[in-house]
Amino acid sequence: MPFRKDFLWGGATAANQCEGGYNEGGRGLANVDVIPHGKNRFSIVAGVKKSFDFEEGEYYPAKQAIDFYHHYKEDIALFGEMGFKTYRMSIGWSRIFPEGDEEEPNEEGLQFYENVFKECHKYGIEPLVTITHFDCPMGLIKKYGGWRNRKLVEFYKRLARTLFTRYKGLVKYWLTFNEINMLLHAPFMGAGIFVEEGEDKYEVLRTAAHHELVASAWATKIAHEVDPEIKVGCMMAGGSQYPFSCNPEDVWLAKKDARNHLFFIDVQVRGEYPSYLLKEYERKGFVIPYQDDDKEILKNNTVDFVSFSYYASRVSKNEPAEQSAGNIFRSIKNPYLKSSEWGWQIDPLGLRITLNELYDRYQKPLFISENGLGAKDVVEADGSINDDYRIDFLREHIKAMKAAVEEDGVDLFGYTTWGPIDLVSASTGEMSKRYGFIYVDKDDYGNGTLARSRKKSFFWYKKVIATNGEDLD
Ligand code: BGP
Repeated sequence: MPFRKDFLWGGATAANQCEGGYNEGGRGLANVDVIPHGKNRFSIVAGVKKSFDFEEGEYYPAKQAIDFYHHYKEDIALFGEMGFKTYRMSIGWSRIFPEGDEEEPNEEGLQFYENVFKECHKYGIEPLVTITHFDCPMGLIKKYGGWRNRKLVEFYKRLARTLFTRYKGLVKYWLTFNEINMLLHAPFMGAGIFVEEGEDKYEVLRTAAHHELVASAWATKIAHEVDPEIKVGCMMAGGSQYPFSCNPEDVWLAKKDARNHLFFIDVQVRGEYPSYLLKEYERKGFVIPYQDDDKEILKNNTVDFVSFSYYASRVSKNEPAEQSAGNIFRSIKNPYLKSSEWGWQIDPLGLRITLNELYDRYQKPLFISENGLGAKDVVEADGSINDDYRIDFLREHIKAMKAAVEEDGVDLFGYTTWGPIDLVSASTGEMSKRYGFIYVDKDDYGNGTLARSRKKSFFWYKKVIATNGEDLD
């Protein structure tokens, strides 16, 4: 049997993409609330266009999302029915600290997540919780400028300590930041940063990166102090970087591009900045804003495991070429691969390659925290949804991960598909880009009953879990 007996099969969501209830239970406003659907979304996400509040004429999908806030019991029951061993979800920071800088947490927010975790345990589902998945209270953005400000480390530490203490015994697995490398590419969504005119973007983002890395190490330290049983992981937007050709220039560029993502994980796993990055910073004249005992904190509090999202591999070419779409990152189009309806390239073998690369590099247990296909679904007259394309996609990726475990000896302990229930797309804000095993009746403009129904893939994944990945037909 390739997968370990206690392999953590499940699905992953993020607070801002499913919860809704944006102004309920004492929750404060967050960056993710003020990112609209439509043409302005990308420039806001990227920190190029400023959006610090709601604007007339825009539609904000996170306000209600799929209303998990009120439907969590029903949704978790469906996860239970599929046999989930784990449910990866995230905390809405502004539900716990509405402005971000309060001394005391908001009890109603804490209670909400306690209820959610208890509900999971009813079905034998182990929650795996991301402390922040693309969200930052607007209070911290308006008053402090988001993660460019060192004070965020202290506020995040307070959040982490509050969570670990309150949920001791309820949550064993934590991730510190979702797709930490995303902050370089989507600074407003990833780190609450709008780059002001005249600012040195490189310096701002690299400073923010240092702050998040230090905050992540602190969270790991606090978690282990509160409960030595807790396992803390990092999380990167993964995907191997292929050279377009065997031209050494392409190969070298692919290596450099890969390092631009991997350096975060290098620090989180090894506890120090890699030499290639120190040299880059020297050349750029960027001085890492070390404070107090940062170096020691980084060194002594490395992660217990490495997690990553995988949607596709990426390609580097030393000269201009046709681009393909992808989750925020641009990549050169790979002529050997097919694409999804949204232009994301499909590369199951790339998952095996990525698993091997990460295991070779870090020798830490791995966890695939996101993988899935965003596709349009058709509801038939009888209400059924025959999403064979989704089943095919997942089957091929599970086969690849099976090979990585069985034939290559990669230590993989879990897999959560992205969006086990349809939710709002992070890159486009659409509902029609569906990933779920569970359909949610809602369209891109907020119309629909929010009713949940089981797709064909629901029954397929249930069988996959029941057979621990043996039966993929
Ligand atoms: C990852 C994010 C998720 C999720 C996923 C799918 O980058 O961590 O939040 O949204 O991508 O992307 P999208 O929703 O844009 O299809």
